[in-house]
Amino acid sequence: MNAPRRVEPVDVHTVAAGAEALFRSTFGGTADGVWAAPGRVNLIGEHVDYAGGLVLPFALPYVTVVAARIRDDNRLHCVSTQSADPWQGPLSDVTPGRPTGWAAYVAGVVWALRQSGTVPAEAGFDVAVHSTVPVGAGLSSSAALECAFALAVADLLGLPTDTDGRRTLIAACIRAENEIVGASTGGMDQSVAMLARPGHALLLDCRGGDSRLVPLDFESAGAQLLVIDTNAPHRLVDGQYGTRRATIEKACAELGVHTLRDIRDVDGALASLASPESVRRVRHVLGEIRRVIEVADLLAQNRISDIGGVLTRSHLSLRNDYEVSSVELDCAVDAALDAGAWGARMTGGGFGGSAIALVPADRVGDVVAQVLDSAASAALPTPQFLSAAPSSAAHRL
Ligand code: GAF
Repeated sequence: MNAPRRVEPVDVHTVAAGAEALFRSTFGGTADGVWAAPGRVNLIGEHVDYAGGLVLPFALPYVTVVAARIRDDNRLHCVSTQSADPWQGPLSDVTPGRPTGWAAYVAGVVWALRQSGTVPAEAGFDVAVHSTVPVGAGLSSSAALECAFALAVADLLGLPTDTDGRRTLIAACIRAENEIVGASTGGMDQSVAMLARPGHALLLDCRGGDSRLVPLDFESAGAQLLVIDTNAPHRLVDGQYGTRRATIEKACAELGVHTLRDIRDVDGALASLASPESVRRVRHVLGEIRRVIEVADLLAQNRISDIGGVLTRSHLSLRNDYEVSSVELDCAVDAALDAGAWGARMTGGGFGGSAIALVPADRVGDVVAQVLDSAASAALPTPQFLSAAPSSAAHRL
């Protein structure tokens, strides 16, 4: 058997020191400040945010940190310890599709805030990034980068950063990703990165944007939520994610509703859709929204182990009806269940990336071993395991 690879969280101040060191060696002098934002896992509510659904994500103890300093010449200079490609250029040149690559997530945030008239034309920024959120693992490294930088911009320009201010920043981050990066993602990731609280999940209603915090304590229930990064990279900017979203939007038009959430007669709606593929996709979304409500109810009764079965049903629906799972994710989920997990599912956008498994504390070793063995037997990449302690939202250090 392979030795289990656990990726332990690094203290946020240590991550910040990495960003500050890069800032000094690149730009000279010190940054005006340092801001951190977390990666996330979604407990349940997958591929429903862009359908006006309910989601239940929480922040992870892995963060992206930006060290930033304001400039007065409309230029953005950004560097990252995770990329050999720094970017610099005038912010007035930023437009859909330019820049490309990781800098688009940074530049896009300022572009979006400029659209709403909140950033003066001369404002520019030097930015150094360091992160412990694994990239391509479906744990929202993109939203962590956008949100850490959005909070930096807001603080440096004196924009509000209370809950309402954060909602404005969330909207800007979503626009950056949708319009500048070109990934038609739904907004769950940016919302949880900005609104999370330690020890809680965020129950977010993506129809109106209301949210409430739901206490989440796996440990006192004798459980652990294991995050399994399959090491099979996941991509949101390829066509599959956008195709799913387009199918849902087409189904809404066919059914004459603004979002799938507005459907009252589920059976009637499914019966009236012309294509069998749309039926499966819509069935997933409507079932998943119901499962989020079920899990929120179970959590309110502190029945942690009982949510396991709901998580597994979510995975089956994502695998069979929504078709966004992958061989690696199915292998991890099946192995975790075989070894005694109460439930398991893929988390995030899918097509690779990560799964979660809800495991009784005394079975964690067995589950880890079985997940590794199954991946090795199927000649799949070796998974790694991350900590799932519900953590803080974006903040200034
Ligand atoms: C990705 C997207 F960014 C989110 O908006 C969400 O749709 C998720 O996939 C699937 O639930 O993380």
